[in-house]
Amino acid sequence: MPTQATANGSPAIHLRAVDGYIITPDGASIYIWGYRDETGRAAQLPGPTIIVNQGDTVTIKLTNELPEIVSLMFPGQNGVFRLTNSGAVPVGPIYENGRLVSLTDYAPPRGTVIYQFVASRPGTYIYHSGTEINKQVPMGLYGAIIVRPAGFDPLDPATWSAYGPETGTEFDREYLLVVAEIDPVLHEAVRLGKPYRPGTYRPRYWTINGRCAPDTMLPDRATYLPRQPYGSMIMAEPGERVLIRYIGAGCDAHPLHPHGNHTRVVALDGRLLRNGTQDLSHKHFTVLVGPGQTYDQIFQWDGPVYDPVTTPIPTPIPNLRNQAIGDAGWTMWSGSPYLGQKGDIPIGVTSLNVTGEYYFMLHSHSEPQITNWGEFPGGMMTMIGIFPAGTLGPEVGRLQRDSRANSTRERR
Ligand SMILES: [Cu+2]
Repeated sequence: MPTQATANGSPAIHLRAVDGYIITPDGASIYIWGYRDETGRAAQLPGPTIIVNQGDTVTIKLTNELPEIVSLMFPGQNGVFRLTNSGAVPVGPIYENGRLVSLTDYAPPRGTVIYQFVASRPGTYIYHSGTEINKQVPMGLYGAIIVRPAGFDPLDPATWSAYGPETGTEFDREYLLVVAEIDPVLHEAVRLGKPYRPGTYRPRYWTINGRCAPDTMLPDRATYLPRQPYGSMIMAEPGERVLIRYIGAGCDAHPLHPHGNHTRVVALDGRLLRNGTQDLSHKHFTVLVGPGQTYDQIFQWDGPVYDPVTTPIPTPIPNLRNQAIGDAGWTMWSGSPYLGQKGDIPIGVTSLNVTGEYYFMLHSHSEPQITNWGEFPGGMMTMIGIFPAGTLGPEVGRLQRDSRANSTRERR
């Protein structure tokens, strides 16, 4: 069934809860549950990113193709209803035979449920299953909702902000990082139809947008990661305001931090950090992203841009063999410490960055989380690339509506 617009033209989204597999860099294939849009048969991780406008009436139909009841929760959205033949009824916890079976209205196996809410406030939000959440959410039933502030026009960069004009949330490029962790033993138990025992939860993989490093740095919709469509490589030019949205979708807290500069936290859980005219935003080295939390931050690389002739770096530059050079194929190095310059690279190093850009890590500061089942490097790690001015196209760092999940109301 194609995605249909509702009568008022607001977004109608169809998600299906299905199973599938993801791939990790160490060659593992992990069984997951996840949300999917109309186009594919298997689950994706995370679910499709839903982007709507402030004031939209958002209608989401959930079709359940899993063997147990499944639902959707929308933390931070006010007034969520279920549409029935006789009208809209508020959703709420579901008890059967005196037992809580779901935190919200659900779809039975092979059944559907339709939710509706008004996206009244701009910001970054999570959606996830509200049923058996200590099993279904870590299995992969989660995704992101972004509500654009009133007046946002994707074609007019002057209108780009997370929370509206004059909120200190204006940005030039934006990135979304949904973080979580996976215990592959429990996932395998579910695949085999065995019980999922949360008490034995022991994650071995840590993911950003469903991928483990170094896959995190691969492009969006890389064909060899068909169920993990979203990359998390951050790219910007000096001085640009980069909006980085974090969402904690796991069971554990993840201390995330970028190198190069601190981030300024401008909003928490979809709420602007401002009290009247008082700006409550604050700079952080590390942001501890807890389960279900969202953080909006502005990252701005404001390091000095040295030039080898007019403003040389004021300290001796180490000779080549004393510079930090990684294994062959791993070095993001141009052969020169000057932004935009390129020089020699050591014998045996095969990688050379393209424009003489700088790279900084962005990673979990809990070091076991930057491994893939014990192997470093991996896990919850990506890079921030600072590119020479004028070298990044306008398409870099644009969060597009996922046209397959949001086909009805693309603004043109
Ligand atoms: Cu670090």
